[in-house]
Amino acid sequence: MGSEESKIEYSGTDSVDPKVREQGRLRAQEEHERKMKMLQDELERLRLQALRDAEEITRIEDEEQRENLDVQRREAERLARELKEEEKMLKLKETLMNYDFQCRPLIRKEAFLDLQVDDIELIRIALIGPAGSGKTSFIGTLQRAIGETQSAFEHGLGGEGTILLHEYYVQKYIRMLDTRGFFARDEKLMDECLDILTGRIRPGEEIEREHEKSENRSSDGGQDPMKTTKKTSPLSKCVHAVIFVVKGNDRRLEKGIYTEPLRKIRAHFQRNGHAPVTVITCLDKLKTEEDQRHACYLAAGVTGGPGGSTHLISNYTKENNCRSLAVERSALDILESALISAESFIRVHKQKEKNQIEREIMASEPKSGVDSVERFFARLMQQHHWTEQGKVNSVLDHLRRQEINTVMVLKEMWEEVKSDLPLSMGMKKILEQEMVRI
Ligand SMILES: Nc1nc2c(ncn2[C@@H]2O[C@H](COP(=O)(O)OP(=O)(O)OP(=O)(O)O)[C@@H](O)[C@H]2O)c(=O)[nH]1
Ligand SMILES: [Mg+2]
Repeated sequence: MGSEESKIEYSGTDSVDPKVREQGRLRAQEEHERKMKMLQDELERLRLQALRDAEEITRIEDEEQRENLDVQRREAERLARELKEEEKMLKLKETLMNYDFQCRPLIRKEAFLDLQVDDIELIRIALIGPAGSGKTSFIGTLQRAIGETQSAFEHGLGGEGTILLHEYYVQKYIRMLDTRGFFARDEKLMDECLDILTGRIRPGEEIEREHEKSENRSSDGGQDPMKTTKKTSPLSKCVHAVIFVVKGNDRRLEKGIYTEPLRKIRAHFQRNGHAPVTVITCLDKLKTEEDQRHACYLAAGVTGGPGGSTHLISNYTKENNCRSLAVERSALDILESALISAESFIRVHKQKEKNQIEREIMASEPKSGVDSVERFFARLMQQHHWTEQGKVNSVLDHLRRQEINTVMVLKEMWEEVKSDLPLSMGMKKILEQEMVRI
């Protein structure tokens, strides 16, 4: 891939008619509810059976009969444990099927209370990893696990010299970005990954990789690797979480060959508040627990970072596509981790943005009567460490409705409006003291 003529092309697969998609979603939801009901009925039946068996055992005197019943009881307990696991998995599936960052984030909703996050409609999760590590297979596996029609299939991408950034539908509010894999020691592709993460490569854009063109023509040593227009995108267009995908039986993992190409990405993560999620595919090829532990250790060394998590999975593939509870549970666990990582990232960024705006207000505005009420309140919140943003927002709403836009007008109208403002006595006192100085 490194020396081919190349373009980056971002494409989406969300061409399905929304009505058809909604019908599919409702069908999946009904199917899910039916399964959940069956499972819960069966668990209840086992619970009653266990009670009856326990009573029976105390009554039976014959030793052999008692032993038989005991074997039966242990078998029923094993079945109940399996069903409870399935129930947990179905509950997680339901949470993720109905996930909506705006209404039902996974981390506490209050964490976003003082932050403006209305612009984040979709959560975008990018998959990054070596060529052939199972990125596309994982997306297909996840689509099946969450009850969506599978549109991602192994070996799906990577046309001649074109770096495709492919967007897959997972759920109404979740998209997966599938990147074509990189090869070891391919540092320039890391720059490309950073452009994908920061949203500098956007839907519909097609970007020529100047560094590869110039490499083919001359030997300028790649001094100016990405002569593309680089602009930072709003957070709503950025990637909110990244999943690193590596193959558990990849020999290059053992040799530490990916460490260097991933170094930049990890540094970017640390600076920007991403908690990396690592997925190790080909669990089916890791025969012993020791092999699995070793793969986790190696992968975490290459891709891990503070707060990150590591998961193992056997993807659905052409050869192995029989439905499996364990596979789907892993895929859903991975999605859950990635969503939590995305939400934390959004929170950190929005908080930074807010702090920056407040600092700018403090630095730029002289205290004067023509100050807008918004800036006046922002300054007071900062100076007096007010935390009740909700109260201040309703005060500002109220003032806007009364057409009170500057501090001078507020000062003049104060006696008339003060009783209508939802502020504590202490806050009102501070306001009065501040207005006296103007
Ligand atoms: N046994 C096994 N094979 C897997 C697993 N995941 C993926 N594969 C196989 O690995 C090969 C590569 O899988 P892809 O999903 O196309 O990998 P990719 O990372 O998307 O590859 P690129 O797009 O080329 O970077 C395919 O032959 C898959 O069938 C897994 O968990 N177990
Ligand atoms: Mg692929």
